[in-house]
Amino acid sequence: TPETLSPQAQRELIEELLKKVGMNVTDIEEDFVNYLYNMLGRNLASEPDYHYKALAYAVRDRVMKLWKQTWAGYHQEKSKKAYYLSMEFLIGRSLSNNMLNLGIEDKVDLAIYKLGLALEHIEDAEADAGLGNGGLGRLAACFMDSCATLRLPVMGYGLRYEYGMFKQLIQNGHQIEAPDHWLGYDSYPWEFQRREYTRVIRFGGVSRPYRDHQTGRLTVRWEDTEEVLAVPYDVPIPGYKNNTVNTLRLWSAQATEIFNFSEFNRGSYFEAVSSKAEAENITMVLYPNDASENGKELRLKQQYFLVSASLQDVVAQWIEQHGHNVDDFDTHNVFQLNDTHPSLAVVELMRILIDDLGLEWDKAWKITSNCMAYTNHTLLPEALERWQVSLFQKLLPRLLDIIYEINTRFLKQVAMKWPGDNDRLRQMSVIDEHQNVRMAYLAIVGSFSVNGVAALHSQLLKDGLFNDFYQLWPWKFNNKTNGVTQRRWIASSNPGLRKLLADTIGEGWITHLDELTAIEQQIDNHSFRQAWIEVKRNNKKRLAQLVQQDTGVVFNPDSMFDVQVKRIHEYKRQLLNVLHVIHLYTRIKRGDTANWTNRCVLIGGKAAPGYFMAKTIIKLVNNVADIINNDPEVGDKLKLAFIPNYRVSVMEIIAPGTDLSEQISTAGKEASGTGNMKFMMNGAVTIGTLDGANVEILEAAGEDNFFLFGLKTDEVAELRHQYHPQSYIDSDHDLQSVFNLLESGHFNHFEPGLFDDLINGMKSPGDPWVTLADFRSFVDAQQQAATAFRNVERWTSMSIINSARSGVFSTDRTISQYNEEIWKLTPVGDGD
Ligand code: B1H
Repeated sequence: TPETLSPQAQRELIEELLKKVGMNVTDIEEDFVNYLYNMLGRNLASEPDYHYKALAYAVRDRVMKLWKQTWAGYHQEKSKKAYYLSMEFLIGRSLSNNMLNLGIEDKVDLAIYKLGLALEHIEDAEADAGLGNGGLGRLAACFMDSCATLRLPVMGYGLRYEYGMFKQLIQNGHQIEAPDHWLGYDSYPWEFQRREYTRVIRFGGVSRPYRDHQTGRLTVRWEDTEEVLAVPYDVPIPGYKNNTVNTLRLWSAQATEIFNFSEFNRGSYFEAVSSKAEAENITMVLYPNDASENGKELRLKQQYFLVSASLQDVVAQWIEQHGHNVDDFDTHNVFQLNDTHPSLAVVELMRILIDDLGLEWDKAWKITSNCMAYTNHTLLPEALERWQVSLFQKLLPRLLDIIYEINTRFLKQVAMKWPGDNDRLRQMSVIDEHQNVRMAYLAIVGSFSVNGVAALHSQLLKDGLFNDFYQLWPWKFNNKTNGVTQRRWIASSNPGLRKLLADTIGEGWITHLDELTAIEQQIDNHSFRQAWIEVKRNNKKRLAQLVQQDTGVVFNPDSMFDVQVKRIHEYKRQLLNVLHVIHLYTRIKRGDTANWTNRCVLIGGKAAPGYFMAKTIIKLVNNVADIINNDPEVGDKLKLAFIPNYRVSVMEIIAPGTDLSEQISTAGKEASGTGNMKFMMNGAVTIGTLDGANVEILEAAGEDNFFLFGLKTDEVAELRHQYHPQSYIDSDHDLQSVFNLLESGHFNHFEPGLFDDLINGMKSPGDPWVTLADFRSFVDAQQQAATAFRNVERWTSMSIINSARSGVFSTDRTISQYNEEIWKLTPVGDGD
């Protein structure tokens, strides 16, 4: 083996082998060495960070030509284009993904090996681009990958936050937030500043009516505004081996020079500098709330900044290509709004068409409402955005005028449909009784398409939250079940599985995930099954290593790896998971361990910094873990670890190493979930409620290959009227034992009262998440999972089947549906 040779001899051997197979890696090697030595001024003995930078530049060079060609192709064809507007793009790392999609991994791997370096270490030096909170942001990133792979002319528009999702540290079991300066102190190799496309964004001032003396037309001018520059940074998004490179354009705020200049001239040096800082604050930091809005002024500024810069950009490109005639604008452009965060796009496009291009209202409205499409991601009332009219008045007075006009005209339509129905008018008004703008209603009124993100969720939107609007415009409503990209979530993150699949069914699944069904034919093939087990085992070892490194807890790869990673939120019910762990602990303590299945429970996720209950849940997990892991009576029977700083690059190790995927939200609360899909693809079996996309996962996997438990959506709604949590405790010995332990302070000896709020929450008849109502059925389902796991043959079959039937959860399918039913774009180029 090469490892026994000297480094020099190794390199010579590799050189010889490469010559034999006719592979030339010298170009990559030369570029890498050139960047490392000449641009970075480092050498092969330097830190991996420099190797990463040098390699990133070498790889990046290989996208530039294709990127230019793709851009030119889109322009030339004057084809219809789509724009994905999103406050979040949770990209994670890019090096290995880009190498995969460019088809140069093997080449790079060899070149790096030849130089005596290890590609894994280099890849590990890349910081995650954490420009998102969770599912919604990661979905946007997966969508970008699928759009490029399907050769669709789609551009992403987002914000270039200086600080992404905070870094989570765990100190004494508590979450501590640290800033995430992901860009590093020099540069991010995957972005290109495009100063020439800078746009000017206006805030404040007043909106003044004004008569044009030449035409006699009454117009409005938005005047005395403060201005901020939006400078774009473009990130290339290569499709999978298809010569397509799409663009993600991220806007960064910069103070205008004129603006500062005038302040300087007035002699106010301090004000000038601090107003510069204020302007640049707009893109300073990602708001770390998942599924709850905060109503902060700066957040509204961020939203308008994104929307205005992006729309100005698209309209400028239009004018450059087609002149000032916008008659066909809506047949050539479509905007997908990622939740209501960019829903001001509706208003901003109206403003541009009317104020800047001189269109009449009706024509502007026809164009606008024909090119906006809105995706809803949540039913939780606390996440529905509302902005005070007074805030609009102050920050965006001209937009407020337009919102009022949109609402007036809309309410006339409502009055026509339901004459005399004043309740309807009140319920549906874009402005509510408390003078708030309901952003979701604005988005629905201004869009031709409204979709949810899983079948159940889309149905609930029609039946509940948006029922009035559904009655008015049934044709607008549709479903687009989420997905994840198998390029990142199998091919790149699970090399063991990728190789086994390649050897068994080829690599067609990398672009056609449905082809995975072919592995089901191997389900009785002994050597395939052994290989499957081996792959999972290696992935569990890799995960165990990570857990030990980050938490000190030792996971035994023979145990069942039971994992729940996602944002910490009461509706996701990490608490239910903890109750189960405590239950297992009480069983061990009372010696009830016949036919025991050893289990390693892993929990991870960030809590919004202001979300007290979520932070307490983290502390509880850590305290329970401390007791269990240090009890010699427990040993390998049960382990619990909280993995700190859960993020994209960590999920890349977790998903492949998981046996049991916990998807246990209260039915009707999780819009879709996407982690559930990553786990399924990688051969984990789900224990879950009938919620979000779990419903479709169950349908695909079959009920024998899924551990279903819990109340259904309508049962939860029904129960909430007369919920008596105490009765579940009284009638269930196991639950009683769990609560006795919790309430005795067993997990907070030196911190009395610490968990009272959590305990009282679960015992309160008003508990919206009805955690105790699902305890018994959860414990039973967990027992079934444990029993199934002890039967290696049964478990292996379940694992294979889950993976085999996960094809529908590719974002390639999701995006094809967005395109066929909403965007209607034609793929560009032939892929060669
Ligand atoms: C989802 C959000 C979200 N739904 C507000 N809503 C945010 C709301 O910064 N904010 O203010 C940020 C994020 N995120 C998630 O979207 C759903 O909870 C998941 O169920 C779903 O899978 C995911 C993608 O559709």
